[in-house]
Amino acid sequence: MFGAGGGTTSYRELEETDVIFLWGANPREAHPIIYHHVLKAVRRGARLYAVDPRRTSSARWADVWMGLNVGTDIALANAMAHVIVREGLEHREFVANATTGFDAYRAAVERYTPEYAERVTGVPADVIREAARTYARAPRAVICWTLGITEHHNAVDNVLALINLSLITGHVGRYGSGLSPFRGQNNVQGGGDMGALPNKLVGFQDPLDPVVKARFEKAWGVKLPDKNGWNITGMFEAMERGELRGLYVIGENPAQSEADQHRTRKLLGALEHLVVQDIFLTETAKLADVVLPAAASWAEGEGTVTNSERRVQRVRAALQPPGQARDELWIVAQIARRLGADWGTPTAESVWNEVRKMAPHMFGGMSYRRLEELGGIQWPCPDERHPGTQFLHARLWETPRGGPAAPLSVVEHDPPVELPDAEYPFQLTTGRRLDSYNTGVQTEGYASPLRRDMLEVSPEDAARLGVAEGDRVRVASRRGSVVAPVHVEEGLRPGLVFMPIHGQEDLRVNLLTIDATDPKSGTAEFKACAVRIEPVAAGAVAAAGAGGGRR
Ligand SMILES: Nc1nc2c(c(=O)[nH]1)N[C@H]1C(S)=C(S)[C@@H](COP(=O)(O)OP(=O)(O)OC[C@H]3O[C@@H](n4cnc5c(=O)[nH]c(N)nc54)[C@H](O)[C@@H]3O)O[C@H]1N2
Ligand SMILES: Nc1nc2c(c(=O)[nH]1)N[C@H]1C(S)=C(S)[C@@H](COP(=O)(O)OP(=O)(O)OC[C@H]3O[C@@H](n4cnc5c(=O)[nH]c(N)nc54)[C@H](O)[C@@H]3O)O[C@H]1N2
Ligand SMILES: [Mo]
Repeated sequence: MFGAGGGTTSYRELEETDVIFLWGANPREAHPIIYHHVLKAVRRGARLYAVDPRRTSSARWADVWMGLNVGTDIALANAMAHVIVREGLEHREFVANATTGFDAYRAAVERYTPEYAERVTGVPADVIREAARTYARAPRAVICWTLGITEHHNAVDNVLALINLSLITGHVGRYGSGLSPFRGQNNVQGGGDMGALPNKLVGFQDPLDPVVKARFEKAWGVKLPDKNGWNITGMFEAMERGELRGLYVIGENPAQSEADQHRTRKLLGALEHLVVQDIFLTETAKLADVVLPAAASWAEGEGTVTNSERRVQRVRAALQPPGQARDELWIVAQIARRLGADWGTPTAESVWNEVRKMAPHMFGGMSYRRLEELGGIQWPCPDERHPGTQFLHARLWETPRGGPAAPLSVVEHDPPVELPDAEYPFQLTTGRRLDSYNTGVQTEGYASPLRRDMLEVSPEDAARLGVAEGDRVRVASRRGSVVAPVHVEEGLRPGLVFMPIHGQEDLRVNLLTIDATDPKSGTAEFKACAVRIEPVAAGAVAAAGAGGGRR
């Protein structure tokens, strides 16, 4: 809607805003540094809302926990918009000057009365009204979101629903008001910015735009393809059709992190050629024809990372790579040479200078010298006199407006693909714990395996199932099953169970998840599937644990 993929605000603004929504985000565990900034705001008196089916550890610090049903965020956001519009709390001038499509949007949210939304979401109508009024009336407000929004079959629509709220209230493009998607890993933002996407070149430039294409073809001395590549879910679909037969995986462990692992592993195993470049021998690497154990970790390499406030920062090698480990850039350049392209001996800085040259609108002014002097710079920073950009889209407030208007989007409630039923009566959602990291490769052996591997169940359901803390249960979905010890968790409502994504071996949660994906973003619906839970007698564990998920 804004033409660029990046959080609009900065961490400093989070500290100084008046209202913060953590919407499908649990930063106390997943983004502890950002959470410090949030807590500074809370101590100053900012009002904090946590919109999450679970009463997470982040939600414990919130003024209001909006414990909605999984996959009902659009109904909630649209109902807030309904209240805002019905009570005339929208920012009329901003809506008129900076947005398009308000009439259609207003007509669409008409149906989303707080009472209807209460039935769909489970959040009381009065709580929805209060949240809507507070957000709309606040001098400054930020909506933060993460995977609770984006890992659904309608992920893009979920995001649009939140952006709509910011547009009708004018909570974007001003200091202290904006939209802040927290990025996953330390350099997810940077990866996207650099063009590590199937449909974008560096600086979000469109490779199918003839002018852009010609520029890159000239600079690189090659012909570029006439169509976009596949994203990761698209790659697995292409493997299924037999169109994709070789895969080079760098720093990703799809054998564990993709949904529905029986399918994933079957497809990875059927590839003609699989190359894995990693710092550990992962489950994916074990399936590979060639492992490049050579990758050197971030502490052993030079370069930059870009965080959730678009700040590009230098990283420097602090350690010598162990054993035969090699710099990643060197490896990639060597592979390129054997494919017939001579890149010479690129350094992190020479690559970065090419980035600046090819995407000057974002990075032109970010020399290594300035990045070091200024302690990082927030993009866009087009020239060497530019200080970087603390918040985006100020142009929306200019009169006359300095650029295109932001379109409001009509989005409708659309429940998860697989809902609980008589056979699989529990809603499973998945996510993170503070002491583990993603597929566990990097934290295995450090994190406490106990909580990491547990199925979290509400006290009511534990009583109903006749299970207590530590008892083993078999969790089964239509795709597979795992056996896990139970943790009785007060932050869960009856009917909802939670499993961390960090489990190893037979505890891998992605044996259960569904491979439904959002056609717009290619993201899997990791956050919603239906499961059945059965207590396991002590002696039966080994047999049940075999689960069928092993290679
Ligand atoms: N300690 C630690 N930190 C990490 C990671 C890690 O593995 N460990 N991983 C990193 C990565 S790659 C990422 S992407 C981020 C992810 O960071 P987060 O997205 O904050 O983490 P999650 O726990 O996956 O999901 C967030 C919340 O979404 C909620 N949720 C589930 N379904 C719904 C829904 O339908 N609606 C709403 N509103 N909420 C829902 C879950 O209950 C959960 O609390 O964390 C990063 N930081
Ligand atoms: N059910 C469920 N599934 C999920 C999610 C969920 O919430 N629920 N979340 C999804 C999300 S948001 C994500 S990001 C994925 C994460 O999925 P992955 O990215 O597959 O998981 P990681 O464990 O982070 O794997 C990263 C790999 O990079 C390697 N590595 C680390 N540093 C370096 C380096 O410098 N160089 C190289 N070459 N390798 C390195 C690590 O050893 C590790 O093997 O999981 C997804 N899967
Ligand atoms: Mo992520």
